[in-house]
Amino acid sequence: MSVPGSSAVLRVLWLLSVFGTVLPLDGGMLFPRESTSREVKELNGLWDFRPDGSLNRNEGFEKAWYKRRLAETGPVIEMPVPASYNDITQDPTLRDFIGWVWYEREVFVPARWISDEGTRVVLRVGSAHYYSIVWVNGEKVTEHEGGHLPFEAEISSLIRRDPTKPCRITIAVNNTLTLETLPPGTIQYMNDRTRYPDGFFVQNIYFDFFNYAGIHRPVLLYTTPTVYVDDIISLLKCLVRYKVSVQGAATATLKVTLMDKDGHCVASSNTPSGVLKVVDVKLWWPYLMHENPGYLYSMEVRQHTSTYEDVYTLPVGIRTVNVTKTQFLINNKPFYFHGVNKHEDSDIRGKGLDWPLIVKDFNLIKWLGANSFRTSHYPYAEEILQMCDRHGIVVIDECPGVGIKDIRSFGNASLSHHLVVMDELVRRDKNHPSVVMWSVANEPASEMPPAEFYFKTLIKHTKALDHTRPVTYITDSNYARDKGAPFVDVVCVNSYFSWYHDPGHLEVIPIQLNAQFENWYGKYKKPIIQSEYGADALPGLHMDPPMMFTEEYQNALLQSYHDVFDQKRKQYVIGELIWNFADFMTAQAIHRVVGNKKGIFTRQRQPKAAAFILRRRYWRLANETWRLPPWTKYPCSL
Ligand code: BDP
Repeated sequence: MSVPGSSAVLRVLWLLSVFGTVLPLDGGMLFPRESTSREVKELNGLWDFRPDGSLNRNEGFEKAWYKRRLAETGPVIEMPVPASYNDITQDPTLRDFIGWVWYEREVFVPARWISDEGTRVVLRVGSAHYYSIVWVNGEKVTEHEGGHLPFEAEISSLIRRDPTKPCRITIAVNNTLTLETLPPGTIQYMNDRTRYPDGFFVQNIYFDFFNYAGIHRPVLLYTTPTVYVDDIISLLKCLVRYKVSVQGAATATLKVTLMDKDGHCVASSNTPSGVLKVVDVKLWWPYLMHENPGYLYSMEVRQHTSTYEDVYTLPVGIRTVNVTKTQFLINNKPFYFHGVNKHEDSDIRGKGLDWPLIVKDFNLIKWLGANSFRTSHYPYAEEILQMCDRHGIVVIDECPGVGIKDIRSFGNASLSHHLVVMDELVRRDKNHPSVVMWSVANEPASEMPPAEFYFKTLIKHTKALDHTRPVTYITDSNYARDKGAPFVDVVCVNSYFSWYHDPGHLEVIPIQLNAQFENWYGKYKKPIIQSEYGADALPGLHMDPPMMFTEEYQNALLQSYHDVFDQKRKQYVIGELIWNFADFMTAQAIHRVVGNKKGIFTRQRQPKAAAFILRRRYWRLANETWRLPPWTKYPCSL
């Protein structure tokens, strides 16, 4: 099976002088927004689709399926975009398919986009898992390694070649994981013909969620003028330090205007980089920390030459983030993370972006009184981060560095790909006020000797990309042998006492959890977040005294953890994130009954008993810490 170029090609150097470093990426990848100079056309809906079922999964390339309509080279089915393809049909081979699948859609491009040579047309894919190649009218326009992050290609000249024809977009996506992909995986061929059919192979993964695949986020065409605002960087501290880069002309006139919520100009400038000082600044505050959380200004960038004008408006929240030995400070006030870990996961659509689900999840997060979440274990959709900005939900932004367990995944090829992924992640998410910390990995084998160089390099690189945010990775290793902990700003620890260790023995939690905190703090003197803890519970399963997998056991386990958190949060524990917000799908395994059931909500977002325990706790924590006044709609009945 072929997976082209597992390490991404480093192209034009892209200068980020505000962050004081150089990013090896071309293009700023600003989120496509409509404006007076920009149009957006969504290509969501039904695409033609065919998995390449040939033994080597290479027939599509051998027969050049991209050269003609997909329906002309074989049978196709309808496939919704965005969505994972795995759970859409009744076919188990498609659910578990590994290799190339092919998507195709024909689209009419508005005539003006074609006739106006001053219009630049860009094709953008919000994310596709894992490796993607894109053709337009049979010509390759781009390829991209990695799910969860966007990629795009300018296609203006291509679509102008034959303006009468519709534009045919073909996207081939391959979900094969190797030891050098993020996350890593391996393909294992079973060659014993007395036990396995011809060509039988499995994909081994070292992470605990279903390896959903396909086009997961919206596909768009958007326009800009040929001279356009390529990137904006805003550094968010009581003033806005910014830098605008323009492509397509050596000189352009700029006007940068910062507007408050009512559209009043509060600061302006006409230089490509500088500082916007706001008098009586309204800071961006987290949910439940202020009566007006998530305050966003609008930074309008208007750029023009004698021929072209481009307008891009970026939402901007002004806040500071700092870490001390014992505290996490937002706007110089101690912030305690009482939140959740999530997954992008739901029935039928898998990891496909789904607005009803996103809005429901935000309503549940706010109902719970949670003020934060971690994007376990990969970057979530930009649309979700934009909601976090607006609602004041604080985010620990994690890259897909999950399941780095094999020593071969610490080699140079893995590390250079990991660095590129951090480049892409920081490029995409740098302007979100809700993002307060980067997480470069989850539970890597950080005790292995090469982990020291690997994490030192990775964390240093991430800090060079963005010196305004702390960096961490999530560990479950032994505090004394962890090789990366000296380099993180905040220690994030996952532990499953009385679940994976000493199963059924709730009585071990106080002693073991206490020791965990004392050991990590004693050695590193850094604030600690309990970044995961939890227990599986099958909704409706009851037993008292509690037994594992019942709702009572999940409750009792959480409460035991909470007793210890309540002592340690007075010292250096700065947060607790439950594993998990909702039940989610995993690979089939003897310890998983149709997925992981550690959710406090079911996969259909109905509460288990534990949701009410957490709700009471989170509102109490918010109330204690910030003495919530009546504006919060505090549920007094709790
Ligand atoms: C943790 C992993 C998480 C798993 C969880 C579990 O970080 O991805 O889903 O264990 O087993 O160690 O429930």
